[in-house]
Amino acid sequence: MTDFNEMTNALVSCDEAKLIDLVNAALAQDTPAGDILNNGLIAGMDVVGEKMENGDMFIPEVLMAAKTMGSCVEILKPMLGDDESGTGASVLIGTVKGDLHDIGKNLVAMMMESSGMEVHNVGVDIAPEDFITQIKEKNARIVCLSALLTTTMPMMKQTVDAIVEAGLRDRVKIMVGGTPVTQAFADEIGADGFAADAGSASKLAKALVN
Ligand code: B1M
Repeated sequence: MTDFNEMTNALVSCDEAKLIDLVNAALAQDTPAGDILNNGLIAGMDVVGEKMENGDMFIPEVLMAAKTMGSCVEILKPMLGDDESGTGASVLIGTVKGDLHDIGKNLVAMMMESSGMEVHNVGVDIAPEDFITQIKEKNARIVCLSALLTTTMPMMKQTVDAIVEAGLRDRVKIMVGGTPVTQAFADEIGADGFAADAGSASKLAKALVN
């Protein structure tokens, strides 16, 4: 039986070697990769977030936890794909200007890639004008915006507005996501969809292009 608490503890204490062993052991016991991701790793990052908020963990430790999680996501990556009905649609994904969080965005990118989409992951701290340039260059059909901070959510609206002003709104579907983002917010800023996690983001993208 997989002990997800043990994984969470290893992530919170940034014990990379132990966490990798636990992930490999869980896979050897046929624990689904998605369960390890959600119940072990993402649950661990939630604890890290709480500790950060309470002043029990500081930025350098949080960065170490993020790196530890990244190593384990690499192990799970080949096992996280679903069907390949994404039909090669060009997807542009980035974290909006002012925001440096990228773990969740990278998971969304990974999930979309493994479902057969052509994903262009343009990174973090992306200004509206840079999204515009990339939409044109990559001939994107879907644009995914990520934000993890309440203070960067307004930048999502500015990015949507910039896409409208650039005359590109009819060419792309816009999806938004990240912990503080909601369906109501997506509706308010004129996005086409909201996804709460990587799996549903991939499903929604397929629904929007098919
Ligand atoms: Co930051 N941080 N952080 N941080 N950090 C949060 C977000 C916070 C909630 C922690 C807390 O206080 N409890 C808080 C935000 C509070 C708020 O806005 N209300 C916070 C803060 C305050 C800050 C700083 C301001 C701290 C400071 O400097 N004083 C600072 C801001 C820097 C900046 O961005 N300008 C900061 C910095 C950092 C680090 C750099 C140290 C690091 C990021 C490292 C990295 O990403 N490479 C970091 C981390 C790791 C976190 C927490 C602990 C974990 C985030 C994470 O990776 N979760 C986070 C607390 C938390 O979220 N529990 C926190 C795991 C990840 C898989 O989940 O990103 O939610 P998530 O992604 C999910 C979904 O949201 C969704 O799918 C993903 C997969 O299922 N999703 C999308 C995400 N993007 C999507 C896009 C889509 C669709 C779905 O497109 C369609």
